[in-house]
Amino acid sequence: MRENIVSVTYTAKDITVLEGLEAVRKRPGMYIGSTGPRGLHHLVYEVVDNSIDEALAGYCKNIVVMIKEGNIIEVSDDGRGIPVGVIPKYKKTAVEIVLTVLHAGGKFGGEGYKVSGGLHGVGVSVVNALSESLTVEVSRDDKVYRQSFAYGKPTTALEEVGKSKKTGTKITFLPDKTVFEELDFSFDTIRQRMREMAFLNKDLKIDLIDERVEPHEMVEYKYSGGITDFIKHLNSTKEPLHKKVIYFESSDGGSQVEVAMQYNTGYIESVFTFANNINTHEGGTHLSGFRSALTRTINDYARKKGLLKEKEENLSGEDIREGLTAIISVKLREPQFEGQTKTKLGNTEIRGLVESTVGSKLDEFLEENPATAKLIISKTIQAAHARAAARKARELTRRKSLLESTSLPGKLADCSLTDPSLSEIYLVEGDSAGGSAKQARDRSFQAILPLKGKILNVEKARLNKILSSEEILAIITALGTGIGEDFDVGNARYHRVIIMTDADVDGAHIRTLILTFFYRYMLPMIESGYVYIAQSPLYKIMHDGLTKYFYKDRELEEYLNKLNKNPNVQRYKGLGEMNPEQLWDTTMNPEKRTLLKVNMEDAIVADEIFSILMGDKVEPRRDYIIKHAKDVRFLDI
Ligand code: 0RA
Repeated sequence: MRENIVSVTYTAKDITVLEGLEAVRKRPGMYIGSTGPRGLHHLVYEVVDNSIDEALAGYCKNIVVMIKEGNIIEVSDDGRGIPVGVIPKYKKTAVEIVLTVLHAGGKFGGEGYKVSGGLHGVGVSVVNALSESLTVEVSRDDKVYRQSFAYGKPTTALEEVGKSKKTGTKITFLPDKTVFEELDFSFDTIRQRMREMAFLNKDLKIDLIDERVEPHEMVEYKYSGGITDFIKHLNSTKEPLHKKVIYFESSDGGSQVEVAMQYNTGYIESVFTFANNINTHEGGTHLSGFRSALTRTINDYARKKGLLKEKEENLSGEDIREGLTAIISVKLREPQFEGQTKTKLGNTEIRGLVESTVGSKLDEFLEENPATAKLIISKTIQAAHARAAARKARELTRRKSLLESTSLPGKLADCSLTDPSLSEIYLVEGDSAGGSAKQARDRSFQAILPLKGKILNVEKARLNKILSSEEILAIITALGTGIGEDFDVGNARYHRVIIMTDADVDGAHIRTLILTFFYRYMLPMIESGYVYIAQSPLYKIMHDGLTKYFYKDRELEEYLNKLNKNPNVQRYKGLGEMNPEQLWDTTMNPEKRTLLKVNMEDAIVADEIFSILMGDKVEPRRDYIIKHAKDVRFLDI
């Protein structure tokens, strides 16, 4: 047996965190973030990440993920297989160590890129600890080995169970029902993630199969273009400004950089960054290297070609990124993840590598593709002009506010408290519901801003046009955050912004328009957890002197089934049908209401959904709505 891993120097210093898996079971949230749906899905990603590490090391080409009956997950790969030899120091097999010791997985890898931060990279042992049962099967050295566990503890030894010429690892697990709030894997959520992994790892094939439904649902992802294909996908709901996706790569001292980018005719910047396949939501050194190289190179080129005159100001970074879709993916040996959510890359050496790669290769591209270069430069110049116009419009609103004693919109019924952390504002669809809400509210901490019908679709307009919309100006001034370059979430006058629209198609549309505005222009409000959706009831029934409200069809059905009489059911079509007291009882009273917090689980998916729902192309929108017609959750990003 070839068991060289035994000699890996694994000193006491390395074993700083040989905590038992008991710690994981005691505080699962510490290791997987939460015990809700997010944490549950992290189990799958964690196991897949280990297979992807094998792919990064160059040994694995195929990964199959199955969701089996009863929400059992099976992940198999054709990598080298976890080593099966006994590690003398522990007198246990490497398989058992990897599955039962925290953070052990990466230690044996030695070569290759290992993830060592963020939520991922905690190791498969965490998945094992949080599983009612887990079985690992390793094919290696012409043999097949198997070992089983329950709640992280071995229930069998590692046994030889067969012969095979292949190599690889298969991990099958059933999450512990007593740990997770609900044991229900979402095919769509896992699918999005697997597609992203396939985009980020060129030529890696990932199959996802859902065996819980008949016929089984299956998708296969394999992209020979890697992140170039990712860009094509992201821009497929938009109109590209130029045909070819611009792509660069380079490597240096063990680090690898890949950049793919393409402009579209829209106004949104969609730049996504990854380090070792982890989405670095908070950016970091790779992003800042990219931004500074892009700004410098475009300005230099525009000057060199006389497209930007001597007396004209440099184009700003923001102008240059308008309508840009880009992916920056770096792979490095020891990534440092920083920031609040540990998704900000800290390695300083990467900044220089990205900057020099983008700088030299982008200039080369522009020189070789003058027609495309011209399109890009003229788009950024247009953006600069629009931004100047927007600045003027903003200055006007600012000056007005200096002159008038109060700059707040006339329609706003403000609250009396001034502490933002205690204050909330309802953005209400329509003047009549707005009127009821004003009567219903607790004026000490609840402000009401009625909005007239459909607000402007910000997906299709530049900031200067957006600032000419009365409804949007009212939102901006009421919130007090400013907009564009002046935006500061720290100035928010309310830490709860509650969108309250009718529970019908129009209401859903208005809600999406408002959410689009927050997503595109006030993202930090969402990231700070300040944006909510009010849940108003769909039905009211009265019987035996009781009044009950129902927020979902299913809840009403269940209640009526239990009740052996036929009470009078009132269906609410809009907020306007409720009197102020009912509105307070069902939707506004903090002691009784349910608010949905809008969170940005996945900016890439959100970007896609907003482009589909709000963009120019009709086809993708129709397909999306048909597919998700029954799924009301899709709007609550
Ligand atoms: C430790 C060392 C080696 C591979 C692995 C772990 C490994 C772990 C998992 C988990 C899922 N799939 C996996 N594939 C491999 C290196 C083995 C060697 O040097 O031969």
